[in-house]
Amino acid sequence: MNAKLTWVAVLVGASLAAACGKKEEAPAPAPAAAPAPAAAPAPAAAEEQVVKIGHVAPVSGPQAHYGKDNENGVRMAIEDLNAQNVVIAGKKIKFEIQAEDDAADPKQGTAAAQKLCDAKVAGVVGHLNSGTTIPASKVYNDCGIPHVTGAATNPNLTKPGYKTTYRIIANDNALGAGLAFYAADDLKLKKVAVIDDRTAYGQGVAEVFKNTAKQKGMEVVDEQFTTDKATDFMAILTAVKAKNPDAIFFGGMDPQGGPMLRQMEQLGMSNVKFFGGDGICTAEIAKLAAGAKTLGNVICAEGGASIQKMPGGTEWKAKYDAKYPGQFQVYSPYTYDATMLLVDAMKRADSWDPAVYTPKLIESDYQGVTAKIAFEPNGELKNAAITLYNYVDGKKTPLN
Ligand code: ABU
Repeated sequence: MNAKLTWVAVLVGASLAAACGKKEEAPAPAPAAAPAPAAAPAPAAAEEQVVKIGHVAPVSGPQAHYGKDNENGVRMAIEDLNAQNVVIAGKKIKFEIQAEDDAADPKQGTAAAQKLCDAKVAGVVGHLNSGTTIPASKVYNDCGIPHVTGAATNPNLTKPGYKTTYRIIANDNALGAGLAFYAADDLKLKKVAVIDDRTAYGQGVAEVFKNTAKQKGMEVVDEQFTTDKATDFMAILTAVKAKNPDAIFFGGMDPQGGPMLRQMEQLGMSNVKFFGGDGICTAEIAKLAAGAKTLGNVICAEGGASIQKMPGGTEWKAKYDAKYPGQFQVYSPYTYDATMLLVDAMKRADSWDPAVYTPKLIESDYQGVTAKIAFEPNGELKNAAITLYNYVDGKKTPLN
């Protein structure tokens, strides 16, 4: 990876009620000590307080593997927090997750957000999809609950300027541009076809790639569209093949990316590079490609450093794999950090009331597993980096 890519990522990143759970009964008093008149009384146990953290992602449907990975990250953070015996405002806090499924559907996303508002969770981690997170962000803003996403990457998320919206991963301006720079400068590709799934994420990241590729002198020889439900791409791939591109950029997720790679192989497109953003940069795409050699043509971009280069990433991943074998995809380190970040702000405010602690989020200076987390005024991560990957012997492998 050359220095230019890092530069692009940083530049784009730079431009770019006592709401809580029910109060539980105080724990039973400590058993009486053996008679010893001189002994001091047992210290009073801190009153325990349940604080709920919401999580929303698809845990049903074709994108359930991403959602489960994200939810696992929040569950792991909550276990770690509860082991730390966090005390806020003099109370020992017991964190609990309220996990909701939005099935990657914008309407279900806003319904889940309203449910979490009504449940008076203290904060939310999510959502996964830009198409659900963007409309849900207004619901959270209206009810005054902060949400932190470590997965939704469409830049429009932070445009309304809500004080309740935060993103701790590079956005699509960085991902799309970084890939276009790599295609033009490193691989010297000339002709590219662009396909997207018409979702907020897929369309957005494809647009950034396309515009940057054109600025870099590449020719966009074809544009085709699909959906995030489709599995048959033979017609659009046949049309693309006729234009003889060096590469396809696909804006979408792995339930489409995997079968697309299989069908490219069936159509004899084995020499065509396959670019995509973080939506295809998963462990799962290797399974979904079902042995297609075209998996070796994939170059994908993901926000942040590779897990090996994250501070404490290797140790964290080993712990994750022991708890959730075979479930790691992309974003669980980010949902872990998002949970920790919310609680860090609560501690600094000495309150779990969103009205009190939300203003502390923008002042965050938190060393997470993924990175040092601090925010631009609009809630975007400062100094957001990206990493490019390819697949070597079926295994996702960092290029830089
Ligand atoms: N960032 C890719 C997957 C999630 C999304 O932005 O829709």
